[in-house]
Amino acid sequence: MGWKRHEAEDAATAQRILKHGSNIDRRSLFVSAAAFGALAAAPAVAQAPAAAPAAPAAPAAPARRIIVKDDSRVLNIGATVRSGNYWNFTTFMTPVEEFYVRNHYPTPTAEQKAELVRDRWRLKVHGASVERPFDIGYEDLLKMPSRTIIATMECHGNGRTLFWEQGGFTAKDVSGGNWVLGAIGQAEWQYVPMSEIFARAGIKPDAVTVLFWSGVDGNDMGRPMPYSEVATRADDIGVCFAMNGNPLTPDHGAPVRIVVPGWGGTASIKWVTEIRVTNKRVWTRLNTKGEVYLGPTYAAPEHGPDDEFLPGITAADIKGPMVTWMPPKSTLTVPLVLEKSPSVPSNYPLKRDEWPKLSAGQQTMRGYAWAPQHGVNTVEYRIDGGPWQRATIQQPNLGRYTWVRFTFPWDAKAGKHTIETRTTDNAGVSQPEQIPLNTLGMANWSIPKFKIEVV
Ligand SMILES: Nc1nc2c(c(=O)[nH]1)N[C@H]1C(S)=C(S)[C@@H](COP(=O)(O)O)O[C@H]1N2
Ligand SMILES: [Mo]
Repeated sequence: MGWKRHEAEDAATAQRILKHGSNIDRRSLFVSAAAFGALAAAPAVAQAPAAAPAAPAAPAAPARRIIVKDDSRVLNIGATVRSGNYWNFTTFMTPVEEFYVRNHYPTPTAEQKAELVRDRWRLKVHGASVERPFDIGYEDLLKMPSRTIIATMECHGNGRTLFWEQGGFTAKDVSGGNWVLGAIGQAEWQYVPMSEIFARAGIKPDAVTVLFWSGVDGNDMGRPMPYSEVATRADDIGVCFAMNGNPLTPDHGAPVRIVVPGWGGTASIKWVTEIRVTNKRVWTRLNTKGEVYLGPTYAAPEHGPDDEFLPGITAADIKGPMVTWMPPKSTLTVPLVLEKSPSVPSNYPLKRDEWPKLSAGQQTMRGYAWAPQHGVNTVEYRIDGGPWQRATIQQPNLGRYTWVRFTFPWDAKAGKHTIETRTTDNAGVSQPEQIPLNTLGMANWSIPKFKIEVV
């Protein structure tokens, strides 16, 4: 499978994005960003002629779409965040249109940011521990040796909902977006591995930190990783330019992002412009107070006198350890009942307190399980607090970075039921009943409880 195929699709996709983008801009003349969800479905508006007569005379800044993909196949949980409709998932690979989006800022596009135009985009590889600093454009990056990997990507905040719904915590204890269980998807990522980047740059033996940096969407979007961690997985981690065989779309980091399989999504910096390898530990917002475990059982990491603090960050900001590997998890393809969450996403299929309904009789229950650090070993389920039973894991099961689909039969009797699911990974670690409080609601991997009304 050469790049040729991609090039053809590349042009088609670019056309699509361009067309899509210009339709959106025309629509944005008529409605506020908040009304887009409703309007995007109206074909009459979407097909408005190019020379729309209602164009305003004043060169006002064009209203911008905060997320480029529309909401028809994702869950709108907030202005810059879309979760996956995981209760509808059936496929092994997640289509891009169904893939969650987690932005700290609006999606930056090539229309607004010249540095994201493919021909102008540059990646700078430099730093105190780099022997031969270089910078590279899109076309030349694509000429470097690349690999593909099928891997899940999951936001640290996925499952935060479980703290509220079944952890006994309130919105005062835990705050953040209500992802339910959909801030995960699986794609085929094509990337230039870090092994190639390092070989070209020449890394000095004193390297301590690899800082993946964007700076395009916001001035604090950088994620430091220990050099040793990147070096031990230097073929798996990389500079990614395609998702499911097509160029990245704006929401997923076009033209180029980082992909760090298995670690919480923050490490996979989108709209990447810079990789800095340095001999110091580096502190940014994301690894001090941004995407860290904050709570009574978590100790803030130590820092040293030689550490580097990026502008605006001081030692006092170091509040807790950063989330790294995502733990073993599982979900049924059933929407979770929302009774105690501070909010219900606007296009969630259930109203607050509403239970999903299933017809009585023989049912095949389905779900997904993942455990990227060691791989899924078994998936179990239990009904109404009964004994744990083995679910059947479906093929394909392509190793630790991929999720698996599972099924089990259920003779569903009328009434209200609760089904729980539990993954055990290849290191013998099983999902726990509860996890300790962390106030940002990171990485809740407790056994989920799915309430179902059989009718
Ligand atoms: N530049 C930049 N990179 C980013 C983010 C961001 O807001 N800005 N969000 C991160 C987070 S928290 C996650 S979970 C993943 C989400 O990737 P996706 O939106 O492609 O699913 O991107 C990461 N990379
Ligand atoms: Mo995230």
